[in-house]
Amino acid sequence: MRLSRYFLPVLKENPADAQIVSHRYMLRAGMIRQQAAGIYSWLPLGFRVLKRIEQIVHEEQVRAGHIPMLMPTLQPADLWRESGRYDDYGQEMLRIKDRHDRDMLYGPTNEEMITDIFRTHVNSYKDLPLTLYHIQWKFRDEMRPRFGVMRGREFLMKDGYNFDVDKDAALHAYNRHMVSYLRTYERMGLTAIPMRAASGPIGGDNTHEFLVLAATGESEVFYDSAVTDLKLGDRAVDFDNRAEVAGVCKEFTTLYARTDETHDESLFNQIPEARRKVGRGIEVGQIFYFGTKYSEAMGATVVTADGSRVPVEMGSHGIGVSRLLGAIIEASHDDKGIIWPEGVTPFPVGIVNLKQGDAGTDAACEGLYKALEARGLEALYDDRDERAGAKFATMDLIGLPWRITVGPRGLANGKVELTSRRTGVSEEMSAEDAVERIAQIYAGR
Ligand code: 5CA
Repeated sequence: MRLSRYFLPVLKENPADAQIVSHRYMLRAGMIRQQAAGIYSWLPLGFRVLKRIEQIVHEEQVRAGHIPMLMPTLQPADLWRESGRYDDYGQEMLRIKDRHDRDMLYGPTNEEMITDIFRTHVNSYKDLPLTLYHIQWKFRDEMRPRFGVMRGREFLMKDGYNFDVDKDAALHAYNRHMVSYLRTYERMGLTAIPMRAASGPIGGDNTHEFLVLAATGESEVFYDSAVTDLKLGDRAVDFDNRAEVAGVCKEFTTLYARTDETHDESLFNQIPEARRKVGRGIEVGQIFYFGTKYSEAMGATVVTADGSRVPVEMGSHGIGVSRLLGAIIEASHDDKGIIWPEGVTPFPVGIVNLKQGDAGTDAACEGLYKALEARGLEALYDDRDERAGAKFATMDLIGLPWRITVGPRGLANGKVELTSRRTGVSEEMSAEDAVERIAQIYAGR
């Protein structure tokens, strides 16, 4: 993408109404525009990151054996009357009437609708296990929408629903989600800690929230500092192997890590004092096992191997896709701007032309741009007629992990400069070597 032809409405001033750094940088980098309290347009740069995050979520869900689909944003109220949640959900639910005076709502979550789909089409244990998920916009009329996309009213969520014949199988689905989430967050450059939590309006008594530690987080958390060292890494996990998946979950949940809702002071005090931490976290996901809460209320049953009919065992599992942008920026930035982890960056690399209009420099930049493209890497090429300082400031603000700087002085020696946004370290090398290095960094991503 050539910056001169792109739409990147960068703001020079700090927006007065943004209280936390991620909100400030998302506005300043021209990623989002607020249209009403807690409702945002996703401008091209923000949209690219959102799509990257969605893509990672999809890949990891499919890897775990879960099946993508899409349900609508608007739902009939009658489904929610069946589960009893139409009245329970209260003012967070946006209620709408259509032209026939039928009660509708903008879905805050999809347990009822997916249970309806299940009961219509599935009848036998032979069709289980089954986990369906979608990535769709949700609406919750939050009392205090704030911090930009972090607590929106309209927000993008991945929500998945497992259907199993018995509790053991459903707990395996729960564990599968836990492991797939760990890898999902790691690919985004995040350390998200599974913490024992409370279930709220979703229900059930077995639930974990995934929290990214950040001073600006809305949740108070209590944990053993050793949990922050746990990493899944590239470890291959056989998602069909119950014992193996359960074993991985155990590694990640044995150490103390709880939100304030489930915190237990006496257990906490058994951790060696130096490792006992109280902090704040951003909730980027939550998994629930709630058994037959919805299937009983809505008559979703299956015939078992011995011919009896039982309500299907369920759980639901959510990832805050749009919130993740805020969480990643809270975890990865400096005073100049965002520092995108390679996994989610809107562009893998930026090219800065130090002397736009100089034939040799322009040609070198074009050559680099095309060579990167030939390797499947779309650079953001700053080809504007701007001062070098302004170009660097824009690149630093929007946070591409790598920058290639091209100027007549370097070119005279056959060199360009490759700079890491994270470390600020620059290296001179030939354009070919720079392309090779970038290609290696992104290989397999
Ligand atoms: N049905 C279940 C799981 S599918 C559910 O709705 N879970 S949830 O309420 O925990 O939401 C899942 C994730 O969505 C949360 O962990 C959080 O990351 C994100 N989320 C929830 N509310 C908001 C909001 N107002 N703005 C942005 N993200 C949100």
